[in-house]
Order: sequence, then C-alpha cells, then structure tokens
Amino acid sequence: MRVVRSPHNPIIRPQDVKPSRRDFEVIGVLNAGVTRLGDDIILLLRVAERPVNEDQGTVRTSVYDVVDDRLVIIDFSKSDPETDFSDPRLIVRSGQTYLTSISHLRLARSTDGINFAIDDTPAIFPANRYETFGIEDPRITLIGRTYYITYVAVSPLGVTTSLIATEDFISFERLGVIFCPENKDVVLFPGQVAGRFYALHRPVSPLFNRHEMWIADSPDLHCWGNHRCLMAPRANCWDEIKIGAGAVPFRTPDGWLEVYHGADRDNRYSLGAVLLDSHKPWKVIARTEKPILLPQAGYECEGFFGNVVFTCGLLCEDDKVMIYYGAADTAICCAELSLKDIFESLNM
Ligand code: MAN
Repeated sequence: MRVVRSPHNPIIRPQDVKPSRRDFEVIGVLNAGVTRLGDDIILLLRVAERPVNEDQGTVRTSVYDVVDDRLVIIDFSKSDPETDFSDPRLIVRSGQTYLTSISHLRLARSTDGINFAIDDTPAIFPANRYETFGIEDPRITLIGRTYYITYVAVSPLGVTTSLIATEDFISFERLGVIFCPENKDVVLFPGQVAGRFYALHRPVSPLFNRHEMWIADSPDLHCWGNHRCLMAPRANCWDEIKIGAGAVPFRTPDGWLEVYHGADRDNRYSLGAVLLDSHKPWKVIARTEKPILLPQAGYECEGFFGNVVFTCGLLCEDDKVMIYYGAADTAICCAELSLKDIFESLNM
C-alpha cells in the first residue's frame, strides 16, 4: 500500500490550539470530523484538555458540572493505593472511572487541507448529563443541505452517541442521544438507501468482551432499529480485539467504502477498509486483509497514547483519498492514498 504522509505532519499539534480557559492546557488534538463547506475544508477537532497542575503528587482532571454549568476540578493523590493510573486515559478510584482529560469540539478551516486556521474558542462544549466527562470523536455527514455530526458523549452513565445538526457550523442544533451505552464509533451514511437512513455503530458486550461493527437503519435519523452485526474482529490479525467505524462511508461504483479502525492485543490501532453492497449495506463484499495505514512514523508511535492511528473522516476526490487521523491520541495528521490501491488490497 502506497501511503504518502504529509511532509507537514502533524498538521495540528496541541500547542497550535488555545485552551478553553487560561488555567487549562491542551494535551491532545485528535480524531477530527472532516467535510467541505463552500470553498473551505472544515475540521471539527477533538480538543482534549486538563487543568494545569504543578503538584507532582497529584493527577488533576476536570468534569462538567450540569447544575452549575461549569467545569469543576478534581485532584487524585498518586499515592492512594485505591486509585489506578495504569491507563494514561483513565483514573479508576474505588471502582469509579474518570478520564484524565475532558474533550470539546473546535472548528478549524483551510483552503488547502493542510494549513488550518483554528478557532480560539470551542464550537461545541459539554452541556448535559451525558457529557460530563467530555465529547469526543465527531463524524460529519452531509445529508441534503444539513451537516449531521455524530459524537461520543462520555459520563458516569456510560459512553453514548449523540447527534447535532448544523447548516453553517455557526449555530448547532442538539438532537439528543441516538445510541445508548455502551456505543460509539457511529457514522451516518451520506444519503438514503431505498428510502432509509443507515448508520454504522459499535455496541460493546462486557460479558463476552465483544467489540463488533453493527449496522442499523432509520426513517428519520432519530429512531434506529433493524440492528444487524456487520463484521467482527479477526483472530490473530491487526484487528483482532476491537473494530469500529472510522470515516464516513462514501459511494463508489462498486459499493460503499468504509475506512475503519482495528486494535490488536497490544492496543495498537490501525486502519483498514471494507466494501459494503450499494443496495444492501449490511452485506460485506470485501475487506482488506492488511491495514491500509498503521502506526509507523514517530508521531504515530509516541505520544499521549502511542501506536495509534484513528480516523473520523476523509476526503475523496477522483482517485485521491486524503485521510485525516489522530496520531498517538496527540496530534492531527493526514495521509494520501489511492482509491485504486485500496481497491486492489480488498480481499474480494
Ligand atoms: C478509543 C477511541 C479514540 C482513541 C482510541 C485510542 O477507542 O475512542 O478516542 O483515539 O481509543 O486511545
């Protein structure tokens, strides 16, 4: 697979993004939704922040307080034997899980797809009881004139997926939770198939430790049903433990092409592709055996959470597929692949 990483990678780094408050620092800018708006390329960045902390003996994080509509700060003592800090993304104290950062969504615009002007303030910020630990991993699907944004909402109630609609990326209409816990990696298909809307989603079964990709359909984008398991992790492969939809699927003459992520037993996240039937998108036609993009560059292997390439969006023009991806949960990168090469690597 020929992968041309941008020589400007990472194209957006934490230091390029202004924190939402003066006493906070941005520790990651990652997993951005991508679309075009007029002549601009839009990225909706996931910005992960935490309160600045000079005390070496504590880990400091922040959660959104719904009642007071503000962020509150929580300190965890590193010497408390009841608290587990082994995953850099999590703090687990006496069975209760917290995140080490809180994410919001921020707009960035560009005319060349590489140099982005990043807004100084959040576009979408945690705002309700489902979002107290932050909002993450937006995917943008244009349907008609409306951009629909699915995003992961995290709170002690679990990991849910919510929907927001916008026509201009200035005003946003919240449409509520569309997939209840534990469900993330939800992407909407651009347009209908035989009069129905479709979404890929990723429920989790904790009892059987399953992380599979499912597909559902809907008459109105609100009510989702007809759930079917679409595809599973593959034993001893790069996608052996978890899989989930990545970018918004797009139409090709041969079917819907979906670039998805998979994780292996070492928590290494890579990207692969799957081709779904044009008229029956619950049918898998072909899947890449090997990853089309795997963590290899230094900025993909080392960072806040190393060995991760994770996409929420791409742009496809003729044969050129520009994949935007989060590298090591730290920065935004992009890489160009050829559609023809992706098709050749599909195991038909
Ligand atoms: C999760 C995702 C992403 C993140 C990866 C790797 O599954 O939700 O937010 O990039 O893990 O940490």
